[in-house]
Amino acid sequence: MFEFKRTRRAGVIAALAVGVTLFAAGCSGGSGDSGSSGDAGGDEALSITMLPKNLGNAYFDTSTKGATAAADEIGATLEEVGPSEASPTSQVQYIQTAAQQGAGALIVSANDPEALCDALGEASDAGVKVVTFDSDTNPDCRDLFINQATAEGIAKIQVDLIAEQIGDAGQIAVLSASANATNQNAWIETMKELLAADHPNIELVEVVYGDDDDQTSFDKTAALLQTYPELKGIVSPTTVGISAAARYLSTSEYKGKVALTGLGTPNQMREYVEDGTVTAFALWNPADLGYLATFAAAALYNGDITGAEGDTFDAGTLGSYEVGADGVVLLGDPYVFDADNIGDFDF
Ligand code: RAM
Repeated sequence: MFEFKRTRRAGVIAALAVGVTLFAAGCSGGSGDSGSSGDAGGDEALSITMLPKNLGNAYFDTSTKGATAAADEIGATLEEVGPSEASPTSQVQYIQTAAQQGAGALIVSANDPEALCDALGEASDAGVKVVTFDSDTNPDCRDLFINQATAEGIAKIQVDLIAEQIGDAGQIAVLSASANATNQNAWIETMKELLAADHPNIELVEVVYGDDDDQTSFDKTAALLQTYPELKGIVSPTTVGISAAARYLSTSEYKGKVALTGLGTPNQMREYVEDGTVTAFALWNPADLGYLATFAAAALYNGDITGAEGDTFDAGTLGSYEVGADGVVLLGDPYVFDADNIGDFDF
């Protein structure tokens, strides 16, 4: 197994994570002293398996950096594994392997709410603490879910952005990730409710799926623009989708005419904000999310918490967090990036 060793680099990343937590609302200033966490849970150092939806996604590269920084502080080892495709069952084999290898905790962003549950249940029976982050399973399939922001907050910020960018009227489409993704599906459902309630002149014509694959997302963007000549805007609630859509738009006749917003990383979107393809989009800090998930996994492993509502745990430089209803821990609020502030962020 590959181990992320304690390195200076991890320290630098931890500092970066601190620098950008200014928009992670709800964090009290913690001491950052997690010294006791590494001691409990038996004599063995905690070994964590980090399982993103897929590898090769800049968003998850950043969340794993945050997780690695936390593991370094805690004195745990952390290994990232994952499939190349974000398909419903592609993560099962990695869960099984982690359990067989005796991982202490598994941190997973689920490609499907149900498809992983048998494997996660077996891992849990074998003593593995199961933490979902970013995209949840059904609540009974894991110990905790580390949620980046509420579904309502994430949906509203995207609806507000597209409404503003198209003058609150006209056709829009959604370019999502994979069809089974728990997180995108929850956000899209809430977006539909907000559109129906508050934006009667916006028509959502179709939701298409780019599968969090760059080329598929690029092709689906082209197809949308062909199918709907009156399209005024695209909302892509995935960092893979929005950057592929921006790349397509930036060299097309639609640049500056069809609005694009959603959830993106500043580093992937910077050139499209600078060239006028995109005005504003949103996200949270994926490094903070991975960092928080790792401290939560350690707190479970150490027996500091069981995952019950009201449990509190220390999350290093992010401060203290409390477990809410259904075993959910909330990172904070989403944040809007635009030409004025994008230069302040590097992830
Ligand atoms: C992609 C993934 C991830 C999602 C972000 C916004 O990287 O689909 O699950 O949270 O976009």
